[in-house]
Amino acid sequence: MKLYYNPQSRAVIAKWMLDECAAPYEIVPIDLSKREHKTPEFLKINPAGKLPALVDGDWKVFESAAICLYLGDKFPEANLAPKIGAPERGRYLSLMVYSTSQLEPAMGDTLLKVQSVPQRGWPEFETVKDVIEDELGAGPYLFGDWFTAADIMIGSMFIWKRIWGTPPDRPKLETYVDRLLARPKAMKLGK
Ligand SMILES: N[C@@H](CCC(=O)N[C@@H](CS)C(=O)NCC(=O)O)C(=O)O
Repeated sequence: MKLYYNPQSRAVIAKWMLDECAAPYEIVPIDLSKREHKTPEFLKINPAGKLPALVDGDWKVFESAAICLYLGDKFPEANLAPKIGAPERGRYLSLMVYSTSQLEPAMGDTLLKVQSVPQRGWPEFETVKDVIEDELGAGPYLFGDWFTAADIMIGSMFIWKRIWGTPPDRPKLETYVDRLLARPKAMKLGK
């Protein structure tokens, strides 16, 4: 497998997932300043011209959540995803999609000080935080003691929030971020 990667991009999320899977892969460095992600060759892999992108033989996968879903199913021995038919599967899929369809844009609006408009499909960031606090329940992870790819997708967003430098405001989510960052293979920006 090849991960098209830049250490200052969301590709660190896909790398975290690959590492948690103990997957064999190689990094293909992409220099965003040279617009290597907009070349005709790269656009054949990800027509959106963005990182991350993963190539596995004939498979081309783009979007962080899709890559994590793909890897979770490809490496069942890593036990990072409820299997098809498992009772947890529906909630797992929902959280995976929620991470980039509601959590990330809601957080982006707040961090970038953009006026939120509910018609766009995501709520205020405070509402998202309430949802994730509820989903975490007593923790330690979104599925209790079971660390899954949903923690990588949801957790990475709150790790970004911390890296951005916003003041800690929700102790439960801060503790969750601490717990995730304590994992030996946790996402590391810039590496
Ligand atoms: N929803 C996408 C977002 C991908 C994305 O925006 N990636 C950024 C890097 S963090 C990018 O490639 N930006 C370069 C550009 O859009 O030109 C995902 O999660 O994969």
